[in-house]
Amino acid sequence: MEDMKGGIYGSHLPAMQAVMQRLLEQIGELRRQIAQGTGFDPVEHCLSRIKSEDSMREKCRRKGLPETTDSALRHIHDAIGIRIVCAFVDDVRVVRDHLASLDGVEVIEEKDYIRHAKPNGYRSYHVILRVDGQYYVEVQIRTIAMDTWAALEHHLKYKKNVGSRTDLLIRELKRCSDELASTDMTLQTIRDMILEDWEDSE
Ligand code: 0O2
Repeated sequence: MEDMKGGIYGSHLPAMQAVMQRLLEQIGELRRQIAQGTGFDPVEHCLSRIKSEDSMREKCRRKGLPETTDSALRHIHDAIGIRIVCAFVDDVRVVRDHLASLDGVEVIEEKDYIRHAKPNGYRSYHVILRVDGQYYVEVQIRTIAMDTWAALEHHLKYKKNVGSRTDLLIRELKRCSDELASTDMTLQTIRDMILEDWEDSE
């Protein structure tokens, strides 16, 4: 039976918030360490959320699961979500490896939509973590360019009146994603050159 106070998450809600907070602090610590060493903070910004009651219940229904605490915490793996937006594409791997190395954290599943973009052009690195053997966290790690594209695509998806030009818009969105990916590579190369010069001068 669900504890009505914590809604579908029952009495687990405070522990879920604590897990989310702990991961955010650990990401903060990584940022400080790397920025001190190289001068480049690998993370632009982080967002985090506990999935709302309504969207968790909707997801249970969509997946054919009963709307229970057990479904929300054991069968659906994004009740806790963190999005980490990195400056450069190489930083995505650095952040992923750091998360995987943390005490009490197991990597359960990974989806590399950077190496294998979705057909619509969506790019991001997704990792499902299990923390303290109990709570699942979906972490999305992506660059600023990938995040910009995903935000715009998300807006457009909910505008129904694209009418006869739907195919054109889908193609153009994909083209933007590919151009942004190419820009990400160039920006990475520029950063590497700056770091090389800096190391030579040390
Ligand atoms: P919200 O509100 O963002 O949390 P599943 O999680 O099982 O329903 P799937 O496809 O197995 O779905 O998971 P996947 O591919 O890891 O994607 C889950 C999340 O990634 C989505 O969350 C989005 O946040 C993001 N995402 C995936 N594909 C796209 C895309 O094409 N465009 C954009 N803008 N975002 C995408 P939700 O479930 O939508 O909800």
